[in-house]
Amino acid sequence: MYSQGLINADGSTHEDEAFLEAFQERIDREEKIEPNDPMPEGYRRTLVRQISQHAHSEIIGMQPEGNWITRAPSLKRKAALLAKVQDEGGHGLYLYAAAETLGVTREELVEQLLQGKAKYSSIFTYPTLSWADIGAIGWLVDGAAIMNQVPLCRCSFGPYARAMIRVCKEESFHQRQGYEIMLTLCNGTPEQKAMAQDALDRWWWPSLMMFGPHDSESQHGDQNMAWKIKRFTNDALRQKFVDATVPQAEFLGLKVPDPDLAWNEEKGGYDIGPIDWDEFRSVLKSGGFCGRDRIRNRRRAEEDGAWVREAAAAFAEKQATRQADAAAA
Ligand code: FAQ
Repeated sequence: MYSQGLINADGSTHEDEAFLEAFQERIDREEKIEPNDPMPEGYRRTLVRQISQHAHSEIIGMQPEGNWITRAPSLKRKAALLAKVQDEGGHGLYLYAAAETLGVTREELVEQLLQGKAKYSSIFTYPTLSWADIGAIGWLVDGAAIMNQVPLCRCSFGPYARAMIRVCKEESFHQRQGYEIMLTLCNGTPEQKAMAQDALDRWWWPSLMMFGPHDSESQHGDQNMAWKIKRFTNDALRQKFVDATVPQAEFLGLKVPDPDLAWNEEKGGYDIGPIDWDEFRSVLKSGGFCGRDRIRNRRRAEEDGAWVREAAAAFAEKQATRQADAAAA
């Protein structure tokens, strides 16, 4: 385990005021915290929680879109979707690697997910019912992810911040391919445009929920901001997303499914109607419509892939033995 200088053998910590103040000063000076630096146990735990939830979201997030790879309407669309889903898998791997620098193993984190003990983003419990959903996910879900992740490139924890730089570049491409699918559908037949509207109707509110509860309800928000893990609050990011996305919906000729949506001149942003937090809580509690399938599929992939991991480990062992023999000869 790394960064454990302040943790006793029984797991308790002895972080005195002077240490906590000095740590906060480093954060305030915008110094990056690296894995071997001393850090408060709460900071380490918060990062493991957030980075692992983020990694799980990327990996589980491969499923709703993966569902459409065999049904993409053309070779070009299929190739782009395949590449996007692979990118999400890559993001999960960078993130697990960043979490591992904090003294947990990927196996432990995956096990928490498979046992239903770890969260992943609420958005990935919703089903993808039509091809237009693939457009809506790229446009809205990747759009929301970028809004949330660009500030994470300045997160105080170095490995997470550096992983985010690469992830954001790829998410930006994903958002464009999603919007381009929506644009094509909206310039197509009335049926295609209706499919695009239906997808927006179903994905709009869940996309707003991705940013998490209102600031007044956010348990970790204040501490996360003080440690400069988060740079903007949940509500501030949600507002930025709405302000950027409503004009894009207008350009598509689609209607955002919110009768209370109105431009507020004074604040220079849109007001929105109430978010259905009962739905959000229910998704978190019971896994929503697809939660059970998502975990079952993930568990099956883990089991089906066991022989690959075993073969890779055996190969690495063989290589190491050969190298050791060669060095000894
Ligand atoms: N879903 O106190 P806060 C993607 C939980 S990646 C589920 O405000 P915090 C790419 C939260 O964990 C999408 N749970 O928490 C892609 C906490 O529970 P806990 C994932 C949620 O950490 C695109 C509790 O509620 N992105 O989409 C959600 O300060 C397309 C109280 O919340 C990230 O993970 C939710 N939506 O703020 C892939 C970004 N919201 O842990 C495939 C990094 C909140 O105490 C296809 N994460 N909760 O049991 C973050 O920025 C933050 O963790 C927030 C939550 C903003 C998600």
